[in-house]
Amino acid sequence: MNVSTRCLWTVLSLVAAGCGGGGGGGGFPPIGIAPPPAPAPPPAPPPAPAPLQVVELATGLASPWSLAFLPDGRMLITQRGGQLRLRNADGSAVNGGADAVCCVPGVDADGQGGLLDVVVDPAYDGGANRRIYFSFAERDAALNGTAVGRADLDAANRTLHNVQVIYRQSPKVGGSTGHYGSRLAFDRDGHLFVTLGDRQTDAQRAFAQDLGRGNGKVVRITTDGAPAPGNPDLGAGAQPGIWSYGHRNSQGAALHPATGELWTSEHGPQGGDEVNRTLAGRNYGWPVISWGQEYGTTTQVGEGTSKPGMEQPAAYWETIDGSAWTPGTPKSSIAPSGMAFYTADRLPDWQGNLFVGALAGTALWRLTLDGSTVVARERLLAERGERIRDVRQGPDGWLYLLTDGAGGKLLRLQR
Ligand SMILES: [Ca+2]
Repeated sequence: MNVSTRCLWTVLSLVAAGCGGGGGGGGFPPIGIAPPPAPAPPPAPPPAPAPLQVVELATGLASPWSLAFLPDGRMLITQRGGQLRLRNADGSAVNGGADAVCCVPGVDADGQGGLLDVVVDPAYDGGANRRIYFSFAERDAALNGTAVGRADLDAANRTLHNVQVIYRQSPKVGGSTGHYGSRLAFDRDGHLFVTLGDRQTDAQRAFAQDLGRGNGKVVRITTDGAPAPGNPDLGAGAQPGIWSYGHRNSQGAALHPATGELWTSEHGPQGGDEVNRTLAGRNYGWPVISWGQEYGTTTQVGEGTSKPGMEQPAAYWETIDGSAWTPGTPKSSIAPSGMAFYTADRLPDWQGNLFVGALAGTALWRLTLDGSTVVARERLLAERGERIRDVRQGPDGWLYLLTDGAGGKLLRLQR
């Protein structure tokens, strides 16, 4: 049976077999069968992403340090001097400008200290659960240290109730107003990671390796401040609650969205700033190993850049702009601050990226990961020349930034 005959049989059988047009000369024309559609045009290339916009939602904030969103989009902003502010989702002050939240405990606002991080309980609903947590520098006579407070937020009346200090870095130390660490991040079990700095002085920094002291640690605690279940066993003499150690001054913390693991950013010495995948029981090396130099010199800190039993950072910066370092010259620091993984769909090409603010580096760093490996990085917003103190993903899917200093700003990064 040739093609035309088969077509005839097909048509007569009222089976729309689609063989019209292919019968060649002398065949029966197809009856009741639409011609084949014209081939679809090639797909248009995807439109170029719209340019980034930086929207200034608020200015004139006094050394803002941290930003936390309530489920309705309003946000809490800490100011290092000790003030907690409640802002509308558009950044404007609530209540016609009287946005201060009452009854924050006294803080040691000196040097790098003061009211620092704030986070909202993962189960916060504004009703039965109105808990927030904050970190601050706490003074006790001549000594000071990082502390974590908990309170119930009465947002309507801008007041904290049931304020309690649930955790204190121990021991407090004298002669330092620096390196409090103090970022807070909830894990997926509802426990709280707290970063604790090494307290900066030459006399204190070696204690980052001393498991009997709170210097240079990450701890993981319950919301009552007790050591969280499942923490690593670090042996007799280790302070309860320690998750990891050998940190200098970690001022950024966020959970990896796929693995749930804690990632932290860490102020290294000159040219030794780090991002760390911060795993249970691990030693992150400070001050025994570092990629940095002693300030104002070309002298390597510690024993070198690596040592068995000590972790390498997932990323590190030897120069302020991420360019290659020339051996024999001074390195420089970006001074990393708050950080956030981006998981929303507003900026689809940035999904899964890790954003790290830079203070001295006056930029927002975008790190691209392949699993748990940092494979690329990009320096954003450098043209603005602003010290970035914190970065968070908003409930609306955009990125929100705080800039540092007396005239601090709340920025929204959008397209
Ligand atoms: Ca390290």
